[in-house]
Amino acid sequence: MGAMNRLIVFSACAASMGAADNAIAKPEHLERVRVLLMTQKAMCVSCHTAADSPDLNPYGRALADLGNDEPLSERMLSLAKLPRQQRGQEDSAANDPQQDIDKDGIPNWVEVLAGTNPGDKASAPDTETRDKIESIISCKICHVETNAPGQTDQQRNPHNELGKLLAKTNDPAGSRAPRERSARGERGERGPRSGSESTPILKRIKLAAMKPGRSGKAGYWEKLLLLCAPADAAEPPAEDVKQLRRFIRNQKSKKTRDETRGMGPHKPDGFLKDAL
Ligand code: HEC
Ligand code: HEC
Ligand SMILES: [Ca+2]
Repeated sequence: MGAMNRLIVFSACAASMGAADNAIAKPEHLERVRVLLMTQKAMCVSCHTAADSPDLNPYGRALADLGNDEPLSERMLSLAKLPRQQRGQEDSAANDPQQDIDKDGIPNWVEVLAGTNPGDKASAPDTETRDKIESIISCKICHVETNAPGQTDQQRNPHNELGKLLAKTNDPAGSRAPRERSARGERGERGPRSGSESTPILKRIKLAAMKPGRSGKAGYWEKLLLLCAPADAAEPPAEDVKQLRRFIRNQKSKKTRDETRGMGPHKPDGFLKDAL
């Protein structure tokens, strides 16, 4: 394992490990962020039997079996769901076996982020890596807590700094609603959130959270790619940030690209286009 592989798995920032979230609501925000991260951290062998082969491993086959009239992003989403209780579904029966195709006990999405093979039972991340991924890539990306005591949904699910930012981020080119209302002489809700809830979460992330941080510090999205809590003060080591930026830069050019990494010929489709 070279330095690059280590980097892509996770950075050495301090992790605040929290209890599993079990609130019910807004599961899509987290699920979509997961899939976007997956596409940025995937290797061809996350889904294929070899980097230069169109043949699929069992995880890739499960995606293909969902039928390629559905965008790949939507199929990845359906194999990267939160456990049923967390999605607010009554059914407390065993979770969907599709979420762990190779049945090694580790969800597909965790394996793709860990750089292990979601289609091979013999390949799995160690417990520390798994715990770290599940605690960082959680509701805590945007919320301080999701099940706190309180009267309102907002009191029970307070936002952290990134959540607050996203809650007021609005697509300037999108949502017409407030303007239409004022054209009709109504005074629509003009709170900080008006318009933002109708802007897809990945679009809001693109608009507000994908900038690199200032003076060499990691930005929110860079922290997530390094599997660091984005709203924590703890910074990933500067060297890791530099390496990540170099890697992203290299992937953009045919000459320097590592052809075994990322999504190759699969262009972002479905909801992933929100992040373009
Ligand atoms: C990428 C950021 C992000 C993630 C991850 C996220 N949320 Fe949220 N959440 C928000 C934002 C922003 C709002 C405010 C409503 C909106 O703008 O969509 C919100 C609103 C909510 C609300 C309604 C209360 C309110 O303030 O409107 C609940 C409940 C909630 N989230 C629970 C969760 C749970 C549970 C998870 C994990 C399964 C989660 N959220 C993951 C960003 C996020
Ligand atoms: C997240 C899973 C996933 C990853 C990662 C992935 N592929 Fe695929 N790939 C598939 C699936 C699934 C198919 C079958 C077609 C379908 O169902 O959309 C496929 C098909 C292909 C095909 C056949 C032509 C086609 O588009 O149908 C080629 C070539 C290919 N992939 C190359 C790559 C390369 C090169 C990489 C890495 C740079 C890569 N893929 C990464 C899932 C993936
Ligand atoms: Ca697995």
